[in-house]
Amino acid sequence: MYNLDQFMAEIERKNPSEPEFIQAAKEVVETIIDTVNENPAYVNAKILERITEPDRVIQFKVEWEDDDGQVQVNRAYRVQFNNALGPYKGGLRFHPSVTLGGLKFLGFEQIFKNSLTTLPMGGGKGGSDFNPKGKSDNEIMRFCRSFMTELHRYIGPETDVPAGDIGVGGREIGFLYGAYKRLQIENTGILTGKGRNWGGSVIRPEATGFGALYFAKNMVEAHNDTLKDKRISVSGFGNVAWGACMKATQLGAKVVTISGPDGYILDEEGVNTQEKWDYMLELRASNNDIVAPYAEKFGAQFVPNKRPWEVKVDMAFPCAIQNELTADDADLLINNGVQYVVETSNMGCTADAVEKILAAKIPFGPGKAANAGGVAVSGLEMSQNSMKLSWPEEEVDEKLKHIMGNIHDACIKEGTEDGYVNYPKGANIAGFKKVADAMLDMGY
Ligand code: 2IT
Repeated sequence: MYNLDQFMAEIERKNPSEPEFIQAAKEVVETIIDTVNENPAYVNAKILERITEPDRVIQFKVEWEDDDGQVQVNRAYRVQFNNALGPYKGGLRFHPSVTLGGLKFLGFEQIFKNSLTTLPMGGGKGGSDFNPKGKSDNEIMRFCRSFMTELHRYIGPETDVPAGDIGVGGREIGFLYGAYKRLQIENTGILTGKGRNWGGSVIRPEATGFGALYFAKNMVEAHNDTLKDKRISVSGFGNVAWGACMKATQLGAKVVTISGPDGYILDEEGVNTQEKWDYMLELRASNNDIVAPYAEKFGAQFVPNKRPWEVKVDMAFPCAIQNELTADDADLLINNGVQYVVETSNMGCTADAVEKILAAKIPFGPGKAANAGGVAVSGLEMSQNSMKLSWPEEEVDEKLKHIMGNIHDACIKEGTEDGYVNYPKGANIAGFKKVADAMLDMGY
């Protein structure tokens, strides 16, 4: 039998200086420990020790030349966490905050998220402390080429299939794929999020945001409610926020905020036109990492150095980065009458924030369920690559909706307690069981 405190003390001992990994492990373990203890096969197989230890971690050096001819050195990793259900699958993050512990948290989350999609994908994550801010396209290309020179040895379409994450979008995937193709003389489904002309799936760029809104639609409908006319705050202004703004608008809701490291935009008209969505992409592509110019361009309000959670809304969608919504922010949202929180970034809410939201009995969609649409369409991209076919938009969108509906059903099934749906618990148990059962089947 496992004891939570003892188990977590051991995790902390083994993973010092990795607070985010410890936070993610605790969040999962505390919700699944009863399920594990009720099943002697899990306990005897030491399933918790095995599922919290990555299969392997690859660390490598990335040397590249900047536009001034100076040599630059970055550190990079690929965490291959668990491949019980399929090839390692998960994004690459290029951000100055990247550490091994951060990528271990993301790779760990990815195991359960990918399991929830029901597609055959294991969990992994990678990235580098490279900061894309202020870099030219050529600098990004040289960095990506050097990054792939190392990474190509460890990945493959049946081994490990990276994709984008923060700081890695279509442009970076293109450069990475180009480098891989040159090294291997092979066109293969080695990355997802590829361009449409060379193996990418329709809707992959939009999928994380679209999926979060499909999940949210299921959430509100399960509470006899509708998305129509809901007032929504979104954080971030990248790929995920962009998809969320588009789909929220299409489903009749109104997004009134987006944000960047410099502050947030309050747009009472709504982030609701093609021009505004296109401008978000332009802002992101500029590599300046600021959102303020949106206010000037569209006559909206810019609130410097603040997070959007002080704005009164019906629904909040953190779409930026881990731990971006704190306990104080949760208090603000709850006092302002928030009805739903849909965590669209990975571990976007601190543990204290989640505790407050759950205690207030506000439906809370955890990242590993709500944001699974991105990796789900990555899985569909892998299927299309294997078949050497590409599916039309309606087909991919239909499959995405179906997958998000299934994830929501799984949360209801495993997470309902006394009439309240504890979505994080439901997602963790449902995601865990499939992986754990596969691990039992395969031995050690
Ligand atoms: O966090 C995530 O799920 C992603 N960055 C997408 C991973 C993927 O392989 O598409």
